[in-house]
Amino acid sequence: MKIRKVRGDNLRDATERVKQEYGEDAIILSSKIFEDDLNGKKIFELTVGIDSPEEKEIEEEKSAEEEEIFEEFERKLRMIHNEKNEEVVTITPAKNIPKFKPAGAGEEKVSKEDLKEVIELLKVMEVDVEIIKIVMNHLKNSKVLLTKENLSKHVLASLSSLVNTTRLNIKKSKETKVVAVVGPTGVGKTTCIAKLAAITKILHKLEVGIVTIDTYRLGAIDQLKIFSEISNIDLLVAYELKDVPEILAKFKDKDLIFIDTVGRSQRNADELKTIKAFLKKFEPDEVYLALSSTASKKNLMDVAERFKIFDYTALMFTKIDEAVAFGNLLNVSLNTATPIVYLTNGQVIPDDIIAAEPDFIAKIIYSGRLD
Ligand SMILES: Nc1nc2c(ncn2[C@@H]2O[C@H](COP(=O)(O)OP(=O)(O)OP(=O)(O)O)[C@@H](O)[C@H]2O)c(=O)[nH]1
Ligand SMILES: [Mg+2]
Repeated sequence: MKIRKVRGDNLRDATERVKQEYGEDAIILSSKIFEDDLNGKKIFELTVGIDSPEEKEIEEEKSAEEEEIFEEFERKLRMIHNEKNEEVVTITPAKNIPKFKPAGAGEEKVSKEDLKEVIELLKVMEVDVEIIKIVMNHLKNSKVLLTKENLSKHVLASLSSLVNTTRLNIKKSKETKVVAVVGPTGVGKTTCIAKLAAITKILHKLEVGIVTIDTYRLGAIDQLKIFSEISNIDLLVAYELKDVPEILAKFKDKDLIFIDTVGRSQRNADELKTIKAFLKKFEPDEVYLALSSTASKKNLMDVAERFKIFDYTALMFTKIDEAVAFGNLLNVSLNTATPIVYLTNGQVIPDDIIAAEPDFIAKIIYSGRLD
């Protein structure tokens, strides 16, 4: 088998290229998302195994040749050792090393039906068919014998390897870090900012400020004002673009500034452009796109596509406590080649927020449950 790397702008694009270049039989072994050093663009890379007949022949020829070399080596060793009257050492060519660990007593090998059940389960959990294929390829290529007992562990490991997460890193007393949250209406942007602001101030003892540019929705400023008074976190309101330099000057000693934006429909291109103009002035280091875990994949992909103008750096999935399937966390993250940074699991500030972890996300996807 030959190993090749294929790159694309997203999972679908990379998978299509694999099909075009190496055909349907190419096996996807692993996937990776990284940033291009030159332009910072996200790149989706698939590692594929190709097992074409010609390559098999070449491989077999090569191994016959290798075997000859080993036999020759062994003969020489025997001669030397016989001369010294010592025990013969046998060199074992690598290909003879058993690939699979034998099943232990009482362990039963997985059947086709077991794998079909996994496929059905992942479909119910709304995992994309293309991603399910990758998981199946991981299982097929497992170096360990799959048994009924260890199957779930391997599915979870495969899902976990596909989940890309990131962290909010802040260097205290260095330059101010600006984090903006964008997203459609009512997904939980403001609540999430309140949670993050409270955690970073109380737990991490950082100097935190909140700016809202949501002067549109009735009560939006009051919502944050009440929180700001209770938590003693400074809040400023940007009514117009020309307010931004003054706000930044007032918050110049902060470690962290959160920018709350007005929720807009992804279809409202003009309103999105207005938010974009504000954000451009704030020059955020991070832009989190808040997405509701309860929305359909079609809807989430539409939002993700239309919010691309904000150059979001990570995804935040809100309301996981209300969702019944979590496949979309993986689908949207892989298809947009964007890591997940936080999940929110309720209305309580600051408790109901979780830093995204691949193992946890894999677990909720596969089990469909949070506990
Ligand atoms: N169940 C649940 N409710 C949440 C979660 N996050 C936010 N909410 C609730 O969702 C509602 C909307 O939250 P907001 O934070 O105001 O949402 P937003 O995105 O700022 O809304 P707009 O600014 O109007 O676009 C509120 O009732 C929140 O308490 C969550 O993780 N789980
Ligand atoms: Mg809001």
